[in-house]
Amino acid sequence: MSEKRDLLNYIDGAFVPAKSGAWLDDIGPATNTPIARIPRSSASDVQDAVNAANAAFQGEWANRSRLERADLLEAIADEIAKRAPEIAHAESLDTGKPISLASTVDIPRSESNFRFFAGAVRHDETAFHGMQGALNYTLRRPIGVAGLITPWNLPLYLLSWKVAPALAMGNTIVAKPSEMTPYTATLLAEVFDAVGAPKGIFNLVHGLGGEAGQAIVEHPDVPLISFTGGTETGKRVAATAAPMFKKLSLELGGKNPTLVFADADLDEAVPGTARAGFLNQGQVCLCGSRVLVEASIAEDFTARLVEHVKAMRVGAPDDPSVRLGAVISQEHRAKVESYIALAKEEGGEILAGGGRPNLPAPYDKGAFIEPTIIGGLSIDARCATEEIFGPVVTVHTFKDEDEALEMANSVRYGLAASVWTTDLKRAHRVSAAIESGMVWVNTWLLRDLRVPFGGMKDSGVGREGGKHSLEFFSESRNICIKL
Ligand code: NAD
Ligand code: 6OD
Repeated sequence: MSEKRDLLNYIDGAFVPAKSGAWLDDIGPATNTPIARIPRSSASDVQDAVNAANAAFQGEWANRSRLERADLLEAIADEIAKRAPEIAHAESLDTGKPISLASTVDIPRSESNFRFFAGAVRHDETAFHGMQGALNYTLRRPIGVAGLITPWNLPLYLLSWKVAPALAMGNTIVAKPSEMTPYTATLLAEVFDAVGAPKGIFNLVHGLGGEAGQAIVEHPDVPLISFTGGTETGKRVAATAAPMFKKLSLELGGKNPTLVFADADLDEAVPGTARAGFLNQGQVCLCGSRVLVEASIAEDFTARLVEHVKAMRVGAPDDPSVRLGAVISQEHRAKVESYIALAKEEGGEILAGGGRPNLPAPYDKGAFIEPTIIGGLSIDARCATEEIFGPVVTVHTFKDEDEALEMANSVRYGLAASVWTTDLKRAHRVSAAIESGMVWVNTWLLRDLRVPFGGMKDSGVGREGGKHSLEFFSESRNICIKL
């Protein structure tokens, strides 16, 4: 694979540049060098993509049987599996994440997303409601052109999480990946091309959020928007889409608590808390960035967590022993570092990390930062309430379950939580009381693709996953027949 290339838009089955001829650099954050460039697309490129998607939707795609659509998704999964090493390499280059992570999580999960939704649509059922003298049955109809907008942290994983169910239900697509991580979206377009997918069912438009992204959201012929990204951007997307009565799914930010009770098995809770805090350099919306520990074990637990995290290696993404790669950009590292500086001003103590690792060239220019643990902050400090989205966790102590819940629920976000306890009754009680869309008990990020995925409060609106995705990407129609 050439490491510096033009990543083109994919519109109506053809790879094309922006009509304006403008380009944006795609920077590899581990070395801070350009690895590719992408079209800086405008509303006019989006119009072409919407035209192609609409024509494909009006054509034979929506009328293909769900079994035929499922077969296409399987073919895409097979092609991703065939090209997995190359795609994992590109994902690592583009994001700075360890290649071991891209090749064991991002790309296998992208393949699974296509296989899972092929199976889901094959086995899909709709409702029947019998009544006196009549019967009702539910039809699920595709909606039309789906606008899919995705962030930079899990590029292909999250794009495929939307593309697969959208197509499974018979829609066509205009997708815009993050301008920071466009690489694997283009490789996905190549996959569509290679398997002979019908032209126009999957269109890819690269570019900036405020230009290409905004043009998709405000386009009158895109009746459905699935957006994953930051809460502030989500507000803007909602403000544009809501008055147009678009179907809208918003998967937004998080500031997720990890609750460790005194009865937890610390041999599992310590590595589990570290994984939840620092996977993907802490750049997973589900990351447990607020660690809440019961006071009676706080000293022991924190010492063990600090020791564990200090042993996590940061460095070259292609080194298999490395646990953390680079964060997404120099600007993002500066933002994360500004929070670490703020924590010190707010009276926090840096218990681990806090600085930049010393790495040899070419990684000395990369956006690396040590996994950082901060103690001594109040629960309402900015570092403990705002989403940092980097390798930084804050540790706080609680005296009892009530206080743990009060602390867990004290932020504007409500995406995910993990609870570490060996008391089964407590596990149920606490899980029911935490204000979040998902709770893991004695684990974190253990995914079953059938379960509802999404957040409450400022973490979003709607659920994805399994039948929730199938419902979102279709319109339910009730047919009532008088007997
Ligand atoms: P972001 O909101 O800056 O960008 C996300 C996408 O939206 C990008 O493709 C961007 O180009 C596009 N965009 C920006 N402005 C737009 C506009 N006006 N109209 C349409 N599209 C626009 O987010 P990011 O920095 O790429 O990602 C990090 C954020 O995403 C974090 O807050 C993280 O928590 C969140 N996230 C949430 C989930 C989830 O499932 N809840 C998953 C991953 C990431
Ligand atoms: O696992 C998933 O399905 C999912 N949507 C994860 C999102 C992670 C956020 O960064």
